Amino acid sequence: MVETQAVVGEKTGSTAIPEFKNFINGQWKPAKSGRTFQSINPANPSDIVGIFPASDKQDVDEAVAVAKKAYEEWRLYPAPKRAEILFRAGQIFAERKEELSRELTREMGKVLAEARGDIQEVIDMVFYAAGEGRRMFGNTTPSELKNKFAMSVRMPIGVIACITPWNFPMAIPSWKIAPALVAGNTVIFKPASDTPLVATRFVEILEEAGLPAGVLNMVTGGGGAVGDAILEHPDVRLVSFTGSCEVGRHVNEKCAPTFKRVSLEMGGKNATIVMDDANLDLAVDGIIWGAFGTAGQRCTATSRVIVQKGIYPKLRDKLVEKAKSLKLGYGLDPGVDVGPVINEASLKKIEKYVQIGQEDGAKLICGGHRATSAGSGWFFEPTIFDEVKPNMRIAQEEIFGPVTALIPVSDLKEALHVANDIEFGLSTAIYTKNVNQAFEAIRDLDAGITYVNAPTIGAEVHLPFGGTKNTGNGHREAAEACLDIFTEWKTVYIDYSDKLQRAQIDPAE
Ligand code: UN1
Repeated sequence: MVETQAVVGEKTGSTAIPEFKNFINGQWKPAKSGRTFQSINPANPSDIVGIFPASDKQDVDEAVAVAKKAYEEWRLYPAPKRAEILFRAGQIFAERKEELSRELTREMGKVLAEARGDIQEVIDMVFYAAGEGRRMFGNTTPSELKNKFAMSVRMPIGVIACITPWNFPMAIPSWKIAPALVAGNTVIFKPASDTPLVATRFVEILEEAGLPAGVLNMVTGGGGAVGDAILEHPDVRLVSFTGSCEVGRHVNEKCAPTFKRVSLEMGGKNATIVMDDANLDLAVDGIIWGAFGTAGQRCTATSRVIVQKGIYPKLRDKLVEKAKSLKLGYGLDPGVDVGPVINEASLKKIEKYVQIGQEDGAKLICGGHRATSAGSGWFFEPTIFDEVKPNMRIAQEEIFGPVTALIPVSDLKEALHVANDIEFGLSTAIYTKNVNQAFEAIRDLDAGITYVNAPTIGAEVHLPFGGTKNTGNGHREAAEACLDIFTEWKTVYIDYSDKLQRAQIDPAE
């Protein structure tokens, strides 16, 4: 985030840079302080995408007050009617898929085909969540007492906050905001400061679909000024966060004093296991896509490849050959396979890890450098380390860039041990034709997601998404689990016996 003083109509060449606003109570308005920041194209930093409010506590306080007020009505608006607004929004997302995808590539950097995937994930999620408007099932169950009825129903929670990352700048907000809204909550949305334009488009579409004022409010700005004000606010009842473990820990701690519910979706160090009997070319394709798609900037990215020794040399050589053939460049240019990483700090972090890998004794066999030939942006070569030891830092810590580590092992037992011997547990994959090995891996890989003969990336919205260990705090997003975070159970007993009946005490008569 590049913070600037308030500038309206600033010029690059002859084109005025558009200025965008916060969305509070159905109105677009600047930060109360008047401060702004710029969002820039990571493939070409001289291309300024827009100017956005650098908000602070005053803006958050206003947004939360408005959301609290709007909740009184929104929670009573029937869920199937709330869903109708989401269905309309889903249609608008589908109609505008192409223009939204292009803007997403410009602001975030992923190549156009992947940007289209990001928007498709929004369409899928919004329709899926809208479907919950006519489900949202509770349970009925017999009471232990005569003439007594028992049931449980889902209730909304209140004002909830969604704090989202830049790597899936539209899909991840949709995983959170669509189910939160259909369940009857009102929302404060704080998007990543690297992708506020995509977030603005998301909110504009929900506004256009007919969401009442105050139900969804967006406040842009930094984690310190906006994020902390949200985390400390007593009227925010739940925070749903996706991002790094470091920030997730901060979110968790900050939410503790006010007993907020917290749903955290954090890091990964996702392993693909390749057994000797695997389809070699399929494994190569899956690893290249998993490791270098989105320039490795997915929490599901294949950052470790655990390979049985018999297939190791062939797999390594083919991976290097393929990785070297990937074309880096601006994601809107045809034929480009890999876009830039998100910003300078990210590039520096990746460079640092490449250095650490070499110092720790891993062999750099592909890439490892900033790719200046791809353009003025933050391009980094697809990078592969050979002969990596499982305990090296490049095999333990999340790099969030196009870097993967090849780790040789003797058998499945060792492969599973290495795969599990990390602090994270998001996605995993195994390539094998042996059904016994596949099922053993499904049972023993300690992760929220396991793929068989497919890459570690590519989760679908109607299946639960999330991880074990330090990847999260026990929640899942999307699928039927999407309502679990955003609702509370209310248990209802209705006694129609006209007399006092005491559970656990009175005998049935
Ligand atoms: C993420 O990187 O935070 O499974 C989400 C996938 C995508 C979502 C990734 N559908 O790779």
